[in-house]
Amino acid sequence: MPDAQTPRPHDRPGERDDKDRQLDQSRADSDGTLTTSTGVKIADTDNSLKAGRRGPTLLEDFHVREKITHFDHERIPERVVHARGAGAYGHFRVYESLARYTSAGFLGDPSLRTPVFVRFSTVAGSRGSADTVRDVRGFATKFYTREGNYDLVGNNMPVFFIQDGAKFPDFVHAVKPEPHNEIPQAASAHDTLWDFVGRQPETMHMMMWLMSDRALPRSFRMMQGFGVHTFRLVNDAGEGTFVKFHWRPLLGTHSLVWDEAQKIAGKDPDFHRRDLWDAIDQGRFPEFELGVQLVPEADEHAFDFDLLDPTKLIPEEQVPVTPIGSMVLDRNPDDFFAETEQIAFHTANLVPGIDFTNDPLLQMRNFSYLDTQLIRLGGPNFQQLPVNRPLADVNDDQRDGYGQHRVHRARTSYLPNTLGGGRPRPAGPDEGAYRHYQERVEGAKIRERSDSFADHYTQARLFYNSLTGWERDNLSAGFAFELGKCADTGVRERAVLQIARVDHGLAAEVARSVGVARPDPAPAPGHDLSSPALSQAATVMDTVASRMIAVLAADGVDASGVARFREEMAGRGAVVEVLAAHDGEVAAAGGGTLAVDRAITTTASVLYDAVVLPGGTDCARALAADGDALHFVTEAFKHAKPVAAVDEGVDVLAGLPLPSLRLADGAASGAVVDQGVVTARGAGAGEVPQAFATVLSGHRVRGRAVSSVPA
Ligand code: HDD
Repeated sequence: MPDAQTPRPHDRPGERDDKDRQLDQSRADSDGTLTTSTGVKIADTDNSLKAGRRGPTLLEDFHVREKITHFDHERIPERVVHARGAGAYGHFRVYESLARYTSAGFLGDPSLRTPVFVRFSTVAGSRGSADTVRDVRGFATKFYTREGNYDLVGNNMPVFFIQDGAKFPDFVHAVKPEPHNEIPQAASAHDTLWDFVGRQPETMHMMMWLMSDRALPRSFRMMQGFGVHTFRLVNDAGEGTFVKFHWRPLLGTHSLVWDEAQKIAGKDPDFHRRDLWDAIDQGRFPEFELGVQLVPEADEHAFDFDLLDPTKLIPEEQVPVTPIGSMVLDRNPDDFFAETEQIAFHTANLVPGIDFTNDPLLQMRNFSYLDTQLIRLGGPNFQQLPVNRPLADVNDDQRDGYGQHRVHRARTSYLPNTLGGGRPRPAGPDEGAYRHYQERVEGAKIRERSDSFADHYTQARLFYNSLTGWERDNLSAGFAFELGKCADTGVRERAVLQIARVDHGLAAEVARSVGVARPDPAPAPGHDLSSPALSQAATVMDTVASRMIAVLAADGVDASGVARFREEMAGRGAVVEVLAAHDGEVAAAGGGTLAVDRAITTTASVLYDAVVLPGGTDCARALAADGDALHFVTEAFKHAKPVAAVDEGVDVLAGLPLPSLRLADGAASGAVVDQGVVTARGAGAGEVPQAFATVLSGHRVRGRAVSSVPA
C-alpha cells in the first residue's frame, strides 16, 4: 500500500469534476432581492398583513402563508436505520485495469477519475444523536460512473448480525430504543437487543465486532469499510469471479476508548461530523484504498463456511486483499439536506460488470432500499434530485409522479412504438447494456436455511483469537458494560451462554462482571486459529497526519518553544492548538504574546489526541493551580494518550496523581520517554517533537498503568 504521506499521482484533489459541474445547474446562491418562490419581490418579511396595526392577520397575505406552509413541510422521515450521518464528495481511480475480471468501465480504465459521494453513518441513533456511540458505522459510496450510478453500501465491519433479510426488522426493532419509553437513544446496551442476541446465535460473530474497539472509531477517516456480502464481478465474456470489497484508510484504523467516547457524546456530539468537515475544509483530504478479495467461481465451495453467508468473512490469510484503487474525499457538500440527507443509496444500483450473489441478506436489501426511498423522499422521482442524478444519460419511459423535474418532449412513453421513432431504443449487443450473470438456479420453494450457514461460532472465535491483549480487554469490558445495563437477569445469562460458545474464558470474565453464574466449560470444541489482519494492532502506525495536539498555556509561557513545536508538528501534518483559561492571547515569557486558539472551558481533553505542557515558570505555576488544566492532562493520560512536558511544564506533570514515571530532570541531556510521556529540560527540548511524533503515531500508549488514575 502506498505510504500515507505520498500523494498519488493519479489524484488531483480539489480539482472540479463532472459531478461538481452538473451540480452548478442546481446551485442557488440567495444573493439577489428577496422574492416569493414564484419570483415576486418582497419588501417586508417581518410583519404579516393585518387589518390595522393591532388587527387580525389577513388570509390574503400570500407571502407569509407560503413562508409558514413551507416551514410546516420542511421535515421528511429520517432513515429508519443510519439516520445520523455525514457525507462528502470525492473521486476514485483504479490503479490498473481490472478488465480481466469485470466489464465495469470505472474499474477498467486507470485514466478515469470517477466522481463519488460517500456518506458515513451510525446505525441505531436518530438524526440528532451523538456521533461517538458504540455502533456499527455505515460507509456508503455512490460512484457516478459513465455507465450509470454504482452504489457500494457497506459498513465498517466485514460481517452482519443476521443471515437472512427477513430478520432485519426483528433485529432493528431489538436494537432501537425500546418502544414503551423510547430509551435508550443510540445505544445497544439495553435488554431488548441482548434478549434478541441470546436467542439468535447467528448474531455472535458481529456482536464480537460490536463489542470491540471497531465500534468506536476515532474518526470516519480512520476506519475500514467493507461491502460485507460476496458480490460478483463479470467480464465481457460473461465469466464471473466472486469478490469482497474492502476500503482501507491511509491514516490507519484507530479507535476511541469507551470512557472517552461517552464523554465526547456530551462535549461534542458532532465529533465525527466536525472532524470530517474540518479535515476536508482544511485540505487534509481523507483517502481510502479500495481492495478486493477475488475467488474464482470454481472455488465457491472451497471454504469451511459459505460465501453466501454474510456473517462470515474470508480470512485475508486465505485470500489476500489486492489493492485496486484509491478514493480521495476533497469537497464538502454545500447543503446538508439537499445532498447528505437526500442521497439515496441502493444495493441494486449496479453497473455492467458487477452483479449480486444469492446471499439472502443481499437479496432482501435489493428490495428494501428502493422501497425506503419512496417513503423517505416522497415518490418515484428521487433519482432526479441533484445529488442522485447520474452523469450517464437517462432515457427512460418513466413518467409523471410527485416532483417530476424532467420535461419529456417525446410523444411516446412506451415500447415498442412507431410514433416516437422507436425511441428510446433498446441497446444493441455491443453497446454496454447491463447483462445479468447467467447463473444456473433450480430449487423447490422452501423456507429453509442451508446447513452451510449453521456454524455461528468458529469465526467469532477466530476474531477473538486474533486480537491482542488490550483489544481483548476492551472487548470484554464492552460486553460487561452492555450486559451490565440490562435489567433482566435471564437476558444476561443467555447472552453469557452465547459468549461461552465463542470463548469460555471471555464468558467467565463477563459473567463475573455482570454477576451471573460462570458458565460450564464451552460445549463447542474450540480452536486456536487466528487471522492477524483482523487486529487493529496491525494497522498503520507511522503517521501523525491530522492528529489534534493541545498545548496548555498561561501567562509567562515559553512562546518561542511553543512556536517551534507547532512548526515541527505541522510539518508532520499534525494540528496544534493552544488552549488557555481565556480566549485571545497570553503573555509570553520575556515579552510578546502567544495567540490562544480556544478557551479550555469550551473544549476538553477528549477532543484531542495528545497534550503538551510547555515551558515557562509563571505559566507552569498558573497551570499547576488550574483545576481544568490539571484534569485535562490527567484525563488524557488516563485515556492512554501521548503527553509531553518541557522545562517547567515537567514540574506540573510531576504534581499530578499519575503512577510513578521517569521524568526528565536537570541531569538528563535529551528527551526522556516513559509510558508514552515525553519530557525534556534545557537543550533536550529540541528532541521532543521527534520523540513525541513517534509516540503519537502509535495512537495510544498500550500497557500504561491507568487504573489508579482519577479522571
Ligand atoms: Fe442497510 C441504510 C448498510 C443490511 C435496509 N444500510 C443503510 C445504510 C448503510 C447500510 C451504510 C445508509 C446508507 C446512507 O448513508 O444513506 N445495511 C448495510 C449493510 C448491511 C445492511 C452493510 C448488511 C450487510 N439494510 C440491511 C438489510 C436491510 C437494510 C438486511 C433490509 C432488509 N438499510 C436498509 C434501509 C436503509 C438502509 C431501510 C435505511 C435508509 C436507507 O436504506 O436509505 O433500506
